[in-house]
Amino acid sequence: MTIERTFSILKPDATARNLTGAINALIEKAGLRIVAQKRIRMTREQAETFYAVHKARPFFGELVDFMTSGPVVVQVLEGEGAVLKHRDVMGATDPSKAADGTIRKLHAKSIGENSVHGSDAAETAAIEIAQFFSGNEIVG
Ligand code: FUP
Repeated sequence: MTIERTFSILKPDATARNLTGAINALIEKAGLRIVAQKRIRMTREQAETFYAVHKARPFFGELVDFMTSGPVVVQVLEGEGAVLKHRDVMGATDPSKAADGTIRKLHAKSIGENSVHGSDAAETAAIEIAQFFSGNEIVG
């Protein structure tokens, strides 16, 4: 396994319930290091760009509305096999299908308001990280 980086978002349903610390504790317990982090309010343009791959899906409008509805915490996580490790600790997209102990099982409200985002591959991670962070904001 090589050290890699992945991109993470704590979504508006999580920040609204003051879960930043609780979710970060699960991330760190999974062996991932938070090497960059900031709390922002996403613009519609940022959310539409970020989720462009889902543009044709019926839930796209709702997804953009939700992601711009409140603050989010964007993060870069680092560790051995970080992309998969983070996907494991996040749990399935639909919280009712997520494994016990995962962030989504513990905290997500629904398939839409599911508390966290994580990149699905190293290539996607690089693109997503570059959308929100400049190199000197990431300190490994
Ligand atoms: P994930 O990689 O687990 O975040 O899931 P997807 O990339 O498939 O979906 C991205 C986001 O779209 C989800 F986090 C929430 C939203 N979504 C819905 O609102 N409804 C769906 O049926 C599927 C996804």
